[in-house]
Amino acid sequence: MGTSTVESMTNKSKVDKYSHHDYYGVDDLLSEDHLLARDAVRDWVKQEVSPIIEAYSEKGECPTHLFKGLADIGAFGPSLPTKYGGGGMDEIAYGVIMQELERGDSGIRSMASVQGSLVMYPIYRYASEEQKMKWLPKLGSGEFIGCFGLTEPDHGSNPSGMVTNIKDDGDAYILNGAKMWITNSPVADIAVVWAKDEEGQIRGMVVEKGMKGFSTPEIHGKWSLRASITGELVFEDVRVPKENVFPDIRGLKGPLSCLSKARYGIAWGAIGAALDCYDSALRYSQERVQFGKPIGQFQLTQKKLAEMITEITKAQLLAWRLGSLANDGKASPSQISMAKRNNVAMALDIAREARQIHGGMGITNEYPCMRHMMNLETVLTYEGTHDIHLLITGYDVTGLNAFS
Ligand code: TGC
Ligand code: FAD
Repeated sequence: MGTSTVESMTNKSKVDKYSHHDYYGVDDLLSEDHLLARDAVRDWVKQEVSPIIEAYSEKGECPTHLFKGLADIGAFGPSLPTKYGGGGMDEIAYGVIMQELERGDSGIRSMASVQGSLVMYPIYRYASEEQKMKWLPKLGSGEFIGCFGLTEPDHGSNPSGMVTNIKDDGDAYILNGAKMWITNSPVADIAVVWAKDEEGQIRGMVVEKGMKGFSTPEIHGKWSLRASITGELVFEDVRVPKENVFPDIRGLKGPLSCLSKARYGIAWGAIGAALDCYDSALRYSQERVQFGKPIGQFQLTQKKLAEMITEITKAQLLAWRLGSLANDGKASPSQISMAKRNNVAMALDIAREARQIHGGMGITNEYPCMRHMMNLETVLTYEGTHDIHLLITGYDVTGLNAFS
């Protein structure tokens, strides 16, 4: 991937002026370890992401050199055991790390959530000990990059309809089909792939780069998540050794359990994007003068800012409570779904309002709001669309399943 043009466009002297916003003292609910993790990732984002992200986004290129740095700051699998390449921290630490990464850019958080929650987590949860030791340390250190293949061209919201399949062939399975919209696929060393066996059961497996018949074409033309690389996974009679197939998991609950882990991270991550937009809008409202006054003095601007910090505060409390439940092993998939939906929609609304406060300047790359807004359109859609999450809550509260 050529990055030289982008690198020449980056402005290392651009200062990230982000300051801390904690209206309800949520920091008091965090431990010293949580605060240390958060501040370390915040510093890393200020140094490594903020100076370059507008240029990479504009160019539509993924800053792949950041994979190593993400590994070094412990962003891959923060709550997985250290023995398996994770950070050995709790679920709230994982959450605050995702928040800080997405404060930088949703695409950077995606790089980390796919690697940690959608590649390392299924291997940790469903692979044999031998499979774990083969892949997890290399994924945790960033030596290997992974991707997660569930969505297909004709099966997005309804993955149970997938047609990608495996057929028994002695010591291997023959894999055929295609996956679509796969974050990191063109740069991945391995792909965690979900496919149906001859009994129609969904199985999980690791497909390795270089296997004959396996290709990963890049998807171009995205107006959203432009600093994240997205592609397909195409399988044409790929021979996947049986030793690459997860032994004990059958059915849709395999991939869906991984989604719960990643959706949890997004519920926190979206707060970061919202905070960045709010922070920029607040500062702009104090500096920009119209009609002889800072625009922050106008009641309509204050209404916007007051509503933004209120919604951010509610989202922070929702995420913190979800994190406490997750630490006790009590966060249900429906509770995670609610937080993902609410917090992403909240962030998208705030990005739009913040963009308005910046007036014309809001559409430029001088300010982060438009980039966050465009990114959040993807975040609203992936890991289950906003409407699918409404239906998950609807099912949970009524007991009536809209999907069947
Ligand atoms: P349903 O019958 O409800 O469930 C099948 C089995 O799965 C269990 N289950 C879950 N388990 C763990 N976590 C969850 N979140 C779970 N949701 C369901 C369920 O209990 C059942 O278990 P069992 O033992 O009875 O078999 O399945 P359904 O076919 O009716 O589908 C339900 C629906 C629509 C909610 C589900 O298919 C869904 O969530 N669809 C959305 C698809 C989606 O989110 N795709 C995401 C693809 S990956 C991605 O976007 C990565 S973006 C990465 C990045 O860049 O950050
Ligand atoms: P569809 O399922 O076709 O939905 C279209 C519209 O119909 C949506 O508004 C949806 O809410 C609505 N709809 C569908 N069913 C219903 C219903 N029953 N009731 C009401 N409304 C309904 N997938 C992966 O597997 N791995 C990845 O790494 C990954 N990364 C992604 C990265 C990007 C940039 C994007 C855009 C997507 C990514 N995805 C990934 C795929 C993502 O999860 C899907 O796009 C998402 O699940 C929606 O599927 P779809 O795009 O096919 O939309």
